[in-house]
Amino acid sequence: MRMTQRNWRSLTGCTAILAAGVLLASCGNKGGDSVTPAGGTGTGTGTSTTPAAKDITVGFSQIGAESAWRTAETQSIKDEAKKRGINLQFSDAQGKQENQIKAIRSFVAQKVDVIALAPVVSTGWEPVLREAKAAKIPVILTDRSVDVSDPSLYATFIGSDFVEEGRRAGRFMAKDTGGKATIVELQGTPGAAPAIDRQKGFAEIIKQNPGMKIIKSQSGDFSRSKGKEVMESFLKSPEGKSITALYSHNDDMAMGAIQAIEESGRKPGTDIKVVSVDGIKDGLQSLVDKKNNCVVECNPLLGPDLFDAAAKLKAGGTLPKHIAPKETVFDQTNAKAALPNRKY
Ligand code: GYE
Repeated sequence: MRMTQRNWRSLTGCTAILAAGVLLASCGNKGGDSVTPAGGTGTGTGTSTTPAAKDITVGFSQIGAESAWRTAETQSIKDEAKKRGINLQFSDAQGKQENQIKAIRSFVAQKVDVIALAPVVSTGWEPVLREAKAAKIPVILTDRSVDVSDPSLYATFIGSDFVEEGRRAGRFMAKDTGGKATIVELQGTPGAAPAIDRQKGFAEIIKQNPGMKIIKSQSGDFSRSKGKEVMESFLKSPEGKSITALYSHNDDMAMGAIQAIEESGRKPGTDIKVVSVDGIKDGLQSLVDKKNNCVVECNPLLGPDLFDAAAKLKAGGTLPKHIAPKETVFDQTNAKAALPNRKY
């Protein structure tokens, strides 16, 4: 089987199209609950030179389950693998980079066809990515990017432009507050690409508005409980009463913070304006309830793009270095209409 895979890698783009056709033909299988491994249900209609989905093995190192966004991403990837009959090896790192490094090493030892990695932090990946490269196993970064000096260490990054998300959040807040706000910021996991970039993009806009200032900025680790805890400490601090706006790097932390604001006797969405990122159902509902003012969307449904990319790589094709999902911005005027069709 390994021999055949090597042959595929050297095939022409023409065969890549044929292979994609085979994959499409196998898409009719019913999706379902999550299992590891997920595959084995492909139609088997491929010839000896084209990779049927059931012959693709993808090892996916997931960060954990810190947010509703991440749970939705995991589900999208497991469902899509099952639908296409892809053999998915799923590994949950429980928020630890060392576990992700171990998982990648085990995927290399298993000789999977493609490794998918959602990196918890952006640095420290070069040695293990070099091991994957030496074993000729392409790596797809899902949802978070890495900081490496050699871009050939990964095939593509499938995920959002987090700096732009931060800018969108900043632009909305500037407009909504008339350029006057005393802001507190709940940051994501320290060292994570979305935490670094969402801070950067937001700060860039705030700097252009002399009436706006960020008085406190602290990590809530992308989780609801930490978001609540940190917001409580912001509110209890000597400057607590002066806070007029909250920027949260994700909806989960905002949900916790909204609770903290209410418990302190102030009104989220009115006394303290709220802007968050993601677009989970609870985030949109908080807009409908007028407890939140803006949710910048970040799409977690990356399963289809991930396996399209994996199939292309297996067929020897090349990919753009960045594949970005389509995203929008929700506020109190358009959230209600989006809710009934929201999948996560
Ligand atoms: O915004 C957050 C999560 O990496 C883009 O991680 C993702 C972020 C997402 O836990 O909710």
